[in-house]
This record gives sequence, C-alpha cells and structure tokens, in this order.
Amino acid sequence: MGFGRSDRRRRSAPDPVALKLLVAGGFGVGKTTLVGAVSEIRPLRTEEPLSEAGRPVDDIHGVEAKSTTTVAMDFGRITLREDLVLYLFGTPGQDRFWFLWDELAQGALGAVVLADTRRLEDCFAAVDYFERRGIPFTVAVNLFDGATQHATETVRDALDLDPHVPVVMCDARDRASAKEVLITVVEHAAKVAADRREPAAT
Ligand SMILES: Nc1nc2c(ncn2[C@@H]2O[C@H](COP(=O)(O)OP(=O)(O)O)[C@@H](O)[C@H]2O)c(=O)[nH]1
Ligand SMILES: [Mg+2]
Repeated sequence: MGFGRSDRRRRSAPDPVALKLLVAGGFGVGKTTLVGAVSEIRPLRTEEPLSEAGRPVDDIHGVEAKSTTTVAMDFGRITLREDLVLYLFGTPGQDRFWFLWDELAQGALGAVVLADTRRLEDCFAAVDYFERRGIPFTVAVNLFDGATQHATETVRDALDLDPHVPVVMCDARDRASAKEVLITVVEHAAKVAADRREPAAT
C-alpha cells in the first residue's frame, strides 16, 4: 500500500478521527461516574507533586513527609463509530487546579457541563469558563434520585444560557444515557464549527 491519495481512498476503513471532550461541573455532580459509565478503558489516577504554589493551601502541617497528592484525573475513551473515537477528560474538581483547565482545554472540541439542580450554582464557573473561551458546551442535568425534575427551560434560564446551548437530562450512571450526552456535545460542536465557517445570513 502506498501513500498516494488514491491508495488512501481505496482503503475501506479510514483511520478513526479522535476528538477530545471535557467533562466539567461541580464537585460530586457525577463527572467520574459519567466517564466511568461510558469508557472502554479503566479510569486513571495520578499522583502529583505538591507544588510550591500549592503549599499555602495544602495543609501539610504535621505531614511534612507528604510530597504528593492524589489527583483523580478522569480519563476515558469511547468509540462512537468505527471512524470516530472520543477521548474524555474530566476537569479537576478542586478549584485550585483551575490552571490545569487551560492545559486540558487545548484542542478540545467541546465540553459537557454536568449540573445538579439541587445546587446549580456549582456549575456557574464551568459555564463561564467555556463561554469565555468559545468552547462549545452542552449542559447535562444529572438526575439524582429524588431531585425534582426541572424543565430544561428552567435550567436554561437559571444558567442564563444562550438559546443555542443544548440542555439535556441524563443519568450519569447509565451508559446509554451518558453516550447520548456525548453525541449531543459532538453534534452541537459540529454545528457551532459550521456556523463559524459560514455565519447564517440573518
Ligand atoms: N443517585 C445517583 N447518584 C449518582 C449519580 N451520578 C453520580 N452519583 C453518585 O454521586 C457521587 C459523586 O459522583 P462522582 O462521579 O464521584 O462526582 P464527581 O465529583 O463529579 O466526579 C458518587 O457516589 C456517585 O455514585 C446519579 O445520576 N444518581
Ligand atoms: Mg470525580
């Protein structure tokens, strides 16, 4: 097999496209659960050295020997179609790891902002972040048992979202439901990209 264009066209299965998505939201909203529910690979945990910058906030008084902290890094992969693979990165939960978001956000196609209607304000920061960066995102309300099912329009108003931002309901524990969320994100991101290339004549 050669490298020419026609050789490539003859190949039946093209190399899959890999897309990067972020999974954000407040602490305990279900990010790890969602990534774990859909991922084909086991989640990752990393040990990070405590940086100088982290010292004033990492209370290591009395545990001077401790030089690392466990950063649970949600990472997952899901093959949506044979030609489309998603790589999922959960944003770090602790606020002081915000600086990592900028690294994570590099090259991200889009994002899921998970929300819990019992404490919607926990996802304000994530919504702000993606709005500011122009990263297409979808809000997914994780329906915890017993939580009142707010209408999507109520959530949209409360979060003051642009009308085009999708708001969906999900159960982060359910693979099919989580997968639907990811498909919504990809489709929304594709639409945003298309609109940017060719702004609608209105
Ligand atoms: N009942 C219920 N519990 C959930 C749901 N999603 C997550 N949880 C639980 O909520 C807790 C926090 O979820 P986790 O994924 O760790 O949140 P994270 O901090 O955003 O990563 C865990 O104990 C999950 O099992 C859900 O849809 N329904
Ligand atoms: Mg987590």
